[in-house]
Amino acid sequence: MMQTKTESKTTLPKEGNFSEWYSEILKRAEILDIRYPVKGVYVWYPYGFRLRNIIYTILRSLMDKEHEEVLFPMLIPKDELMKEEQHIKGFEAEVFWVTKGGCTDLDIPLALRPTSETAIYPVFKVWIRSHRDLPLRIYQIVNTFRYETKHTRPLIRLREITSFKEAHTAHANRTDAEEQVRTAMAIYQNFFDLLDVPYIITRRPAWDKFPGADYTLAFDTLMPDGRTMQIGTIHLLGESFARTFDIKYEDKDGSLQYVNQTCYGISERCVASVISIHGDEHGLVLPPKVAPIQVVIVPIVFSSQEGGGEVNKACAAVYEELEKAGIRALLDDSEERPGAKYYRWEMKGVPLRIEIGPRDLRNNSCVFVRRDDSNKAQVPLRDVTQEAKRTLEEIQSCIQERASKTLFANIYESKGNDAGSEEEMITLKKKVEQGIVSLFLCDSERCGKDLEERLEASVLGEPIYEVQEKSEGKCIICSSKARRVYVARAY
Ligand code: 5CA
Repeated sequence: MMQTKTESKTTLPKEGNFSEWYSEILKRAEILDIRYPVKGVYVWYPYGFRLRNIIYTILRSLMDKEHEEVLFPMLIPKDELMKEEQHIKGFEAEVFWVTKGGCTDLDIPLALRPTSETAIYPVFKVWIRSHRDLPLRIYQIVNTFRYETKHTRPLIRLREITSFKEAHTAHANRTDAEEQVRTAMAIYQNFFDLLDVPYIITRRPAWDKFPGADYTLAFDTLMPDGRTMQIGTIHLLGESFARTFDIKYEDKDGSLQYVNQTCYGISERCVASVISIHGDEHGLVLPPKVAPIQVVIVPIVFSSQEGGGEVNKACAAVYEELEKAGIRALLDDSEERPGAKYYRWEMKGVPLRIEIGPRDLRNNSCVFVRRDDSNKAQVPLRDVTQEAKRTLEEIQSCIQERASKTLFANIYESKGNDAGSEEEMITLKKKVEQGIVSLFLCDSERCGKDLEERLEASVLGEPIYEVQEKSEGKCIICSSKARRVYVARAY
């Protein structure tokens, strides 16, 4: 395990200090090294990469039930990228270009994929012939490149997204494509639940949908600074790309039909949300399901101390038993003092620490210390595996409950009675600084933009689930008929 040279024992306040906390944690917990000399591009440390891999193994296993994994090229010829008018309008300003091979100008410039519709769909055209080829459901986990001009941030706003999971599906008709949107939503819900990351799902307003899509559904979570972060999106593409790339199939009656498509994506923002939402002033707090080390065992002995050999033996036995039971364990029998070990494994978010000292051993027991609430418990050695399993499950659900409570406690529902009054605007402005506000807004872009300007926040869209209050009212701007939408300051 690497050691950060600058390691210090001070705690890191998180409240009111999130941005600084986040950068420090990435460094001290050895998630990401931000010293790479290209803006918006970073290096995964081994520990961070293990965390990333466990999270993506979960995502893969959920995707593999219904999709097949593929790998498409990173380079996209300019003429293909430019084909879909809406799509390119949305991405033009974000594309990195390869224009030379050695010293020679390329005939056709090549784009580094910002996303892969225009790489994949020309191939869909040759793969899809008949209704028997449908549905076609593929995904890949790749790096993509976006020339982001807003403030870049590790794992959150990247110019090289290293872990872009993108799925692309083709169906015989719109009903099937819409069914796929629901399936994708269920997969993403399942995924974020396993990460203990709470979310709201909204249908993005028409002016903020994915370029080229009919509509976009988005998962947003609430970050500790009161801003929301979009952590996943699902797009119903309809026939627009099929028409552009001429993707047709022969129907049962022999007629040629355009396919109906969807695509949906998740990036390493999922890792950022786990780190940001659960962490505290001592470092990461990892849900057991994603923790690279679920249990660390620390012998409480000093080399000169009597009984040290026995303690070390007992610790090794516990380690072996836990490993055999499928728990990711680590025995820290290094020369360091216990206090330094506690500090390191707390920083790295290990959910459970087991301490064994000479006195514990005389009682045939050990001490469990939970990372999430610091609670200690004496556990008989013979019950160690069973108790560790139970405790890890409990930690997983406690972390979930706490995170979910925080999110839902920070949604403010405007009653909509005094729509548009100055007083109401002042309240909303205050509330939107802490979290999400829910209010009535009509579909017009003008009202949406007006509201965004007045609240200095973004319209996330109409919630898909869990609308507690009545869902129809008067638009806060123009008083015409309106639906409930969520508004927040967004990353
Ligand atoms: N082709 C579609 C679906 S795969 C697509 O590109 N959708 S997207 O643009 O909405 O991106 C999918 C997800 O990637 C977003 O919801 C967001 O969570 C994440 N994402 C987008 N841009 C960045 C970025 N610059 N850095 C990190 N994550 C990003």
